[in-house]
Amino acid sequence: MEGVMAIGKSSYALSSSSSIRLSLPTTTVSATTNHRHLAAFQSPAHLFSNSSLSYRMINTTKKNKTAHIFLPHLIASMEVEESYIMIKPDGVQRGLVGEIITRFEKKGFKLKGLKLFQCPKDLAEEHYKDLSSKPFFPKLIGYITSGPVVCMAWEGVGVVASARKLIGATNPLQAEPGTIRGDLAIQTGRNVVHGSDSPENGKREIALWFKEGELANWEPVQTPWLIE
Ligand code: DAT
Ligand code: MG
Repeated sequence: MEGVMAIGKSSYALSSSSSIRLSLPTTTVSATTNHRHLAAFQSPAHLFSNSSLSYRMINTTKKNKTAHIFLPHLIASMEVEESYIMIKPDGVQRGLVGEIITRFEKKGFKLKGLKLFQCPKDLAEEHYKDLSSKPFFPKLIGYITSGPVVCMAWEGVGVVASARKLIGATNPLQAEPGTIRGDLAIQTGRNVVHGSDSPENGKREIALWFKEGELANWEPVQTPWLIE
């Protein structure tokens, strides 16, 4: 099942510069706020994407007007999927392993694979190959290989999109409180956790990081209490 969420640009209520007028009984107060200089309060435009890769565009007002799609733009599907979740070296070094695993366990997803692993450079490069042309790529590879990571395979209906929501935005300062990155990190280059961005990449990444025999097929006893 494909979910679509589109919000027309014109319907978005917030802007990076806004004026507020407060009328009081005896006086009128005007306040103008400009958030442009605050990295944590950038224009909400970063939450929207023109990407048509995953979603059909919906034109609500006039033809050819580009719809802006809310990120994280994966809407939970009704399919059983697998997601590769990895606690990055900073999450391990900071003692956040239990906290991060707990969030996925509590949500109700099924853990199928789990290991502490020192990632070799070639595996990190393969995992992040789509980003190989980015200027930050060498630093990213250095970071991911700088210490052990915790590799996890999680299974469940809609787990890919749901895990991305639990993880939060790439930049932890833009990640919502309540998400892993929103609660536990402050910088993109130290954002503590990875999550697959599509069901296809979930399968690809689990096959990349786990060998045959490292994944368990099992049925949690709580399943009937999670799924009717
Ligand atoms: P995500 O991890 O949210 O899927 P991504 O796939 O775009 O984000 O990038 C992978 C990782 O690369 C990200 O977790 C941290 C790093 N990264 C991304 N953009 C970066 C940037 N502008 N500067 C430094 N590191 C960045
Ligand atoms: Mg990614």
